Amino acid sequence: MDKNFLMRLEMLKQAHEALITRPNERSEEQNGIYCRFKYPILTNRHTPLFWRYDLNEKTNPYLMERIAINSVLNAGAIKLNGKYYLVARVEGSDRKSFFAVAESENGIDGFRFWDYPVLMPETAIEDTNIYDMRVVQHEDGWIYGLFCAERRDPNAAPSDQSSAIAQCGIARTKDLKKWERLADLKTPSPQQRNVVLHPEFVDGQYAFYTRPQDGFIEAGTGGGIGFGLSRSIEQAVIHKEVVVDKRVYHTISELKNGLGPQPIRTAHGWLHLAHGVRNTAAGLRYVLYMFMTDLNDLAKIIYKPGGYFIAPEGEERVGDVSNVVFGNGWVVDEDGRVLIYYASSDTRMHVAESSISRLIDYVMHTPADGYTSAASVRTLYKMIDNNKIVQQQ
Ligand code: M1P
Repeated sequence: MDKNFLMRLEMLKQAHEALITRPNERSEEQNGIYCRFKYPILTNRHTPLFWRYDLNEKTNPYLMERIAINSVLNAGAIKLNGKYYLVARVEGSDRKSFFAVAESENGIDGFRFWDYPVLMPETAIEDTNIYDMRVVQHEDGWIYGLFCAERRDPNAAPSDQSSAIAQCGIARTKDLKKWERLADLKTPSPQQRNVVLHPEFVDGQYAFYTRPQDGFIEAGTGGGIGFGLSRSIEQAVIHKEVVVDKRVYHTISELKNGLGPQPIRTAHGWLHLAHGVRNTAAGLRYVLYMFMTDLNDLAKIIYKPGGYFIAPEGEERVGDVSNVVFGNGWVVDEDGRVLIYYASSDTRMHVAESSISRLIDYVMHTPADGYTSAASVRTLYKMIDNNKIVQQQ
C-alpha cells in the first residue's frame, strides 16, 4: 500500500475513534429542570468511515470521500436489555434521508452506528424520502417505527418539482434489524407528519397522536396535535381525529406543532414532549414544549406550562435549518432518570438529562400561558409578591 494512503487512512481512523469515544460532560448552566450535555452525541462525522470512503487504494487512490453524509438528526430512542438505541435520521448530501441505528452503553456518549443502515421495506408506492421515526414499544409486543413517508405530489405540474405529500409510514420490528412495513396510516387529513403511536391499547384499539395538515409545509386548517383510534395496525385507519393541543395566536406554536416521542405514563398523568413552531422575520423558529394529559382521557390536557421547555442555544442555533430544536426520542431509566434526545438546526443530535419527578414538577407547577402581556405580568407579580414574603421570613 502507498505510504500516503496508509497515513491518511490511519489519521482518519484515529480522528473518528477519538470523536466516538470522547466522554461527554454535563453543561455548567442548568435551570433545575434538565441538564444539557456539552457535546453533540451524533453528527455526520460519527457515521462509519466505511460508509463514506471507498477504502480500496486501487479504486480510490486519493482516499476521497465518495458518499458524503450531510447530517444526523431527529432520532427515535429506545432502551433494550440495558442499552440505549437511537434510530437516527441520516441525511446524505443527496438530500435523501434514511434510518440508522446507533447504540451506547450509557445513553450520553459512545454512540456507535451499526455497520448497515436500515433498508426500510416499501409499500406499493415508492417513498422518495423517509424521516423522523418515533420508536414505540407497544403493549402488543412489537416495537413500532412511525415515520414520515414523503412522495412528490402526483397532481403537481411538471414545472413544480417541490410539492410533496407527507404521510405516516408504519413498520414494526422485534430487534431494530428486521423491519416489517405495514400500510401507511389513513386519516381524514390530506397530509400527516409527526404521528406517534400510544404505547397502550385504548378501548382495545391502537391510539395515534396525529398532526393533520393541508399542505406539505403549512398546517392550514389542521388545528394542532390530534388524536384518533384505529381497530387495526396492519391497515390503520382513523375515521375521527380530535384536537388535543390546538394552535393559539401569539404563542410558541401558533404556526404548527407536533408530538415528539411516545408519552410517558406517570402517577399524575401522561407526560408529553412536543415541538412548537412560530414565524419570525428570520424564518420559522422550532422549540420544544411539554404538557400532561389525563390518565383516563388521553385527549384532555390537564397541565401545560407556558412557553418553551428547550429552545436552540449557542451552536444549536445554527445549521442546515437554523433556529430549530426537534425532539422525537426519550428514554426513562429504572431509577426515574429521563434522557431527552433532540436535534439542533436539522444538523446534529444532543442529549439532556432530567428525571420523572423533575418533569412532573415542571409540568404541574410552571405557570400556564395567559395569552396576553397583562396576564404574563400578573403571573410575574404573584412570583415577586411570594418571594418578598419568603425573603422577609
Ligand atoms: O426543519 C424543521 C423540521 O421541519 C419539519 O417539522 P414539521 O413537520 O413540524 O414542520 C420536519 O421536516 C422535521 O424533520 C424538521 O426537523
